Amino acid sequence: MEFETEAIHVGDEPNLEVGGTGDINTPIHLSSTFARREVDKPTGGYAYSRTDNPTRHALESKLAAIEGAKHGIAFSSGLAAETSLFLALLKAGDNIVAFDDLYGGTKRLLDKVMAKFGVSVTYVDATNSSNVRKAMRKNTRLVWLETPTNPLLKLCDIRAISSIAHEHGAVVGVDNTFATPYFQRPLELSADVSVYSTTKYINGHSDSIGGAIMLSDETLYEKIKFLQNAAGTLLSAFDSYLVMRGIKTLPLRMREHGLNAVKVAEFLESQSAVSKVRYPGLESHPQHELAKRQMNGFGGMITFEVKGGRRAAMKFLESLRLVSLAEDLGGVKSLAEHPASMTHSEIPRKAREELGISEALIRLSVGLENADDIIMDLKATLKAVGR
Ligand code: P1T
Repeated sequence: MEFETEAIHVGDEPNLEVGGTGDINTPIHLSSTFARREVDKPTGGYAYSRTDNPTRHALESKLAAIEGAKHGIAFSSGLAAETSLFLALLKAGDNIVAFDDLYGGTKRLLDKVMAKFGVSVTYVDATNSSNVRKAMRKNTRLVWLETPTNPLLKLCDIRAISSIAHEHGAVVGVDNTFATPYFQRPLELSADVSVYSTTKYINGHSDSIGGAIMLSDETLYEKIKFLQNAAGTLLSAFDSYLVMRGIKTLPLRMREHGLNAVKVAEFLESQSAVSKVRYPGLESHPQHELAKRQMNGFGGMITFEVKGGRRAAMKFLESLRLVSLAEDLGGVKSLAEHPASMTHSEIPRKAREELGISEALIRLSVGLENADDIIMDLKATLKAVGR
């Protein structure tokens, strides 16, 4: 089956067997527990909803299908998914080699939580795969990538880096939140694990916090499932239903996000008051060729700088009318934010600036409104702030 069909049907097959009700959508199973006839065997296959729940199970089969993976696991947030992977895989003394541009919350988890458990992190500019090779150590167990990255939209070559990591016996995890499996399939590019904040495009409506891991390796799957049950990092049945509903339109939404983002990025590039427009779909993006090779589309995220530094950026963000000033991304409504003060504020200023997260940087999540209306808002705002 093709992506669109799997997104709609897998996990949502009507049960027309005796006793089945033929629901066209998998219902929300709100039971915390499940009665059984025999002590040592769950009668209907389920025991307790922390361990497994029919709605979550249905979502997990849909997640696996859209990734082309054997398994999907749904978590209470993107960070819960990451935490579960790290705790399942790593122990004190292990090392992670990670892309130096990552979501601020992921850096906080690595630097302020995992570090307490004796796990070290080596950050590298993974746009150049040889930096990953140079950083690999005997105790490197995980290579952790985002591509495109949050917020600078840098790319890395998943296939080349996976080959380096595997030579060293390390697992490759890719946070594929920005691209989604519709535009990029990390497992097909030899990575071991795809990780998502489903809060973003996968759910797509800014009304659920969730996360997901998709993978095909049985041993690692068992370890993560064990950890999820032991630590309780699961997604609720209600949110599982919402995410299933979101996935049904993921291909349509991603296509439109991409079309809108190209128009908005080209508009921004044409403005003299704007500089450093970053969007993997623009020819000016330093890794446009890699984007074309590795991705089937470029997504809906853009960053740019407004001339006039921090003051101009603040004024711009606070003057937008249609586009909301808010953290988060990937929903139907366009959102803009200031990474230095919001999503990446916990990274020390010096480190932020070295990376390129300047005080003038604005991140835009291009929504599904008519592109002309989004552009009109940006144009009017640039004018209102005197730029
Ligand atoms: O918010 P949560 O569902 O826990 O997901 C964390 C996360 C993981 N990975 C990436 C690439 C992310 O962008 C995020 C969350 N990011 C935002 C909230 C944001 O505005 O960037």
